[in-house]
Amino acid sequence: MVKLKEALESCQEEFFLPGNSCCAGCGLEVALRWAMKALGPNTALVTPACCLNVVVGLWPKAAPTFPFTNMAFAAAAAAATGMSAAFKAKDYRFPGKVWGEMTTLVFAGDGGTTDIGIQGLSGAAERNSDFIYCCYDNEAYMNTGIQRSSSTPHGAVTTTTTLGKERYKKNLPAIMAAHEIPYVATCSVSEPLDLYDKFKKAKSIKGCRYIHILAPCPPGWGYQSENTIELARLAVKTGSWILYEIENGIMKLSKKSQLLLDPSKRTPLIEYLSTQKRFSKLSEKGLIELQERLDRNWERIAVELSCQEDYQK
Ligand SMILES: Cc1ncc(C[n+]2csc(CCOP(=O)(O)OP(=O)(O)O)c2C)c(N)n1
Ligand code: SF4
Ligand SMILES: [Mg+2]
Repeated sequence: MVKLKEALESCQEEFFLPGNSCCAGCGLEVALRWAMKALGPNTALVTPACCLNVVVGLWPKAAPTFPFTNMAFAAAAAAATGMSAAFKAKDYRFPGKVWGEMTTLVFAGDGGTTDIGIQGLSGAAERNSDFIYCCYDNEAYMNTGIQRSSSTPHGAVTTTTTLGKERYKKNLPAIMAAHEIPYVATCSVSEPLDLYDKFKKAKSIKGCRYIHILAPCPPGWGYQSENTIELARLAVKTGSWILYEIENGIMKLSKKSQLLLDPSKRTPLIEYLSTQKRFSKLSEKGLIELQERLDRNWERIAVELSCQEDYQK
C-alpha cells in the first residue's frame, strides 16, 4: 500500500490536464489522472473510439502531456501490441534510449472493451502482449448517447433498454483472468490510492495486464455531478463493485472489499441504486432479487477463496 507521504507527493504533478472537455464529475477523468500519476510521463496511450478519445482534444490544446494515439473502435489491443513491440525493437537498435522504458497503455470504454474490442483483446491476452489494458467502465456507450453495452448492469435504463436491461453485466475481469495473464485488478474512482497502487504494481510486471475501473458518468447514470465519488464509494460499500487483484492466478480481495465477506458489513444495495435515475424502472421485487443475487455472489467468492487457500497449502 502506498504511504500517505508518497501519495501526497504523487498528487502534485498532473499528466492529464484540467480544462479538458469532460463533463463535470466525469469518473473517467479521475481514473486517468490517477493512473497517470502512477505510470508517469514515459507512457504511450492508445484510446479507441469512446468519450476519452474525444475529450483528449486536439493539439496544441490537448489534455494529455504524454503521447496518445486515437485508434479505431475494435483495434486498441492490436495497436498496443504493435506499439509495445516497436518500442522494444527501437530499444534493440538504439540501446540506452528511453523507448525501451515506455509503458504502453490502453484506456478504453466498456463498449470498446467488453463488446467490439474483445476479440483483439483476447488475442493479445492469449499472446501475453506486453501492455496495460485498462477499461474505464461507465456501463454504457456514453459518447454516442447512452446505449446499452454488455457491461450495463441488469435493470439499468439506457436509450436501447427503455424498460431496464434484462441481461446481467458481463464479468470481463473474470474472462481476462481465464486467459491466465500475469495481472488482473479492479478499481473504483472512489479509492484513488488503491488505484494508484494497482497501476504501480501493473507497471512493474511484464506481459498483458488488465485493470477494470468503475467510472460513474453523471449524464448517463442520472445523478448530480458532485456525487460521482460518493456513488462509486457506495458501489464498493454495498459489495456491488468488488475490489480485488488476481496475480499469477491467485485472487486477493482489496482492503475495502475484504471487510464485506462479513454480510453485516455490507450497505444495502438500495442505497446505491436509488440515487440513480437509470434504475428508476426497477421494481421492489427486482430490487430484492438483485440483493439476493449479490449475496449469493459473495457466498461463492468466500467458497472460492477458501478453496484457493486449501490448494495453496
Ligand atoms: C466501428 C464503429 N462503430 C461505432 C462507432 C461509434 N462510436 C463511437 S464512440 C462509441 C461509444 C463507445 O462506448 P464506450 O466504449 O463504452 O465508451 P464511452 O463512450 O462510454 O466512454 C460508439 C458507438 C465507431 N466510432 N466505430
Ligand atoms: S458522458 Fe460520461 S463518461 Fe463521457 S465525458 Fe461525460 S461524464 Fe465522462
Ligand atoms: Mg462506456
